[in-house]
Amino acid sequence: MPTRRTFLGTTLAAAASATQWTAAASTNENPMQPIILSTWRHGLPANEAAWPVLADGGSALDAVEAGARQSESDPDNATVGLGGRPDRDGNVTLDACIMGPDGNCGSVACLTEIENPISVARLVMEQTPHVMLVGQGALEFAIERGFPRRDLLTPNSRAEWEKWQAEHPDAVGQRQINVENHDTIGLVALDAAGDLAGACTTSGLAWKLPGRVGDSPIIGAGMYADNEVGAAAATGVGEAVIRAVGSFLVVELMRQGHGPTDACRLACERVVAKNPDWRELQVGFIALSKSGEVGGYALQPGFQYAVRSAAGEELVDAASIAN
Ligand code: SD4
Repeated sequence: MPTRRTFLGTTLAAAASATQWTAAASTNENPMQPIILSTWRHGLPANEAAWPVLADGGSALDAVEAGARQSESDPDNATVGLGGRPDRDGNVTLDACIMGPDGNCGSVACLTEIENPISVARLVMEQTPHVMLVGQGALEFAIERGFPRRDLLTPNSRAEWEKWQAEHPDAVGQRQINVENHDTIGLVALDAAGDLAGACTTSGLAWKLPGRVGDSPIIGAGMYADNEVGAAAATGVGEAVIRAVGSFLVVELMRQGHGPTDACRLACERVVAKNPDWRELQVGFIALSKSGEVGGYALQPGFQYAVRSAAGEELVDAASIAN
């Protein structure tokens, strides 16, 4: 199925007729490097926040962190950072991970009261011998490093949660598949030096069981970057992504020679194989190759990803397994 694109700002005219948008870097005609892509429509402002870093010759790692922070600090994004929907008990708990070109990575899970978990994850990577901190330990680490505490439950998210609670008094957690309830942001970038990095940040599934951790902070599930091959990120129902170790799978498929879109499609097929109830859930992947090719694919229609390069910005409607 051809990928429909929405061109924004500067158009990428040369690529407009292609069924899979491919940065010309792969042919060395007009290298789309640096480049960044991010999940969903809110990837557009995130990419805009990240773009100056890349355009100034900065690192992919700094760029994905800057983009993730933009989404986290946006109170209108209801499943990332500030304003994220809470768990069943009304607590906003955040998951995030980051990975750089040297293969180092950091992550936090079930972190409360900190607006920018991606930056905490980066410090876990850079200032500790560990990869992952969770819950109270992650919060204490963040406070020690000077991150301010704040109430992340906005009036809007509180009102939604109270309504949900009133309608579902006996609920034991929930997963949702519609577009409105999936706006985790995953970002992958290639910088001018040719280095790759990725980031992923979320408040997870709305109304989840307290303590639930999704795919987003799990290196290899929610995001993975291998500087020799490419980078990938996932969005959607985290349990299904974890079962397929989705982002690692996408990168390994690229290592075997598949292009980014094809790798994402094959990973979606693996998710289907591992999840008999796949028709009831959404999962989407984005991928970026070492040579600057981009792609994405999803289980269900409706998944979009945003691309930013020197040629402009673009919002791509990803193809999907179901129609
Ligand atoms: C999770 N993958 O916690 C996240 C949710 C998500 O778009 O991606 N929403 O399972």
